[in-house]
Amino acid sequence: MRNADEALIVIDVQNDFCPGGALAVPQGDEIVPGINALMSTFPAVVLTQDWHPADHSSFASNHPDRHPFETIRMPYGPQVLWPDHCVQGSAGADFHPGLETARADLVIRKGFRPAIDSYSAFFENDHATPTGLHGYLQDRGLKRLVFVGLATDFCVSYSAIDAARLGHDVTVRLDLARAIDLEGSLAAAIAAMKAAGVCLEGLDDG
Ligand code: VGL
Ligand code: ZN
Repeated sequence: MRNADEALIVIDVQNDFCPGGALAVPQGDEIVPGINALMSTFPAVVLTQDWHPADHSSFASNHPDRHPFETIRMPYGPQVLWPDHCVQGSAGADFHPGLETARADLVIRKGFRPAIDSYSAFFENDHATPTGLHGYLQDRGLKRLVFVGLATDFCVSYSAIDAARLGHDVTVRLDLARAIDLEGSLAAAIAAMKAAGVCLEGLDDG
């Protein structure tokens, strides 16, 4: 068993990020059994859920002349445009059916404001608007955080880097995460996590 200040944070293990979903991450479903097994060893488990309104500004479909995977400028910085995904209340927004959600203490939803995306579990993409997760972890005295989930190069890395900046002790289990890998985004995310002091584990199945 782990120490009382350790939390497992499971990022966006939702149908739309798994094979067959609207923004499928290759092999995204492979990590589910390993995550379930890891959950039972942690004193605290948090799940995040990408949760967009249909008119969300990160959807290419809401920008007349744009296509999925193009990058546009938003008031808060660059934003990749995505296929419609994780629409509030849709089957694609549900957790993967194999994920043991009953074990979670907290489910935190993000990306619900139409005008701004939220990759990180801590802050929206303006890097300033909090989701409330930091306060929750502080109130429970949870400061050693292990991240797993989807996608390594977007929501997992943004969350891990924000957590490190907030002063948490942060590990990402790369064997229990999978990447979208858009134009070198995985290599960039790995470098950024290392630079932020994030501990990377499970690089080759370990
Ligand atoms: C994610 C792109 C758009 C993620 C969420 O969970 O990594 N990526 N929305
Ligand atoms: Zn999203």
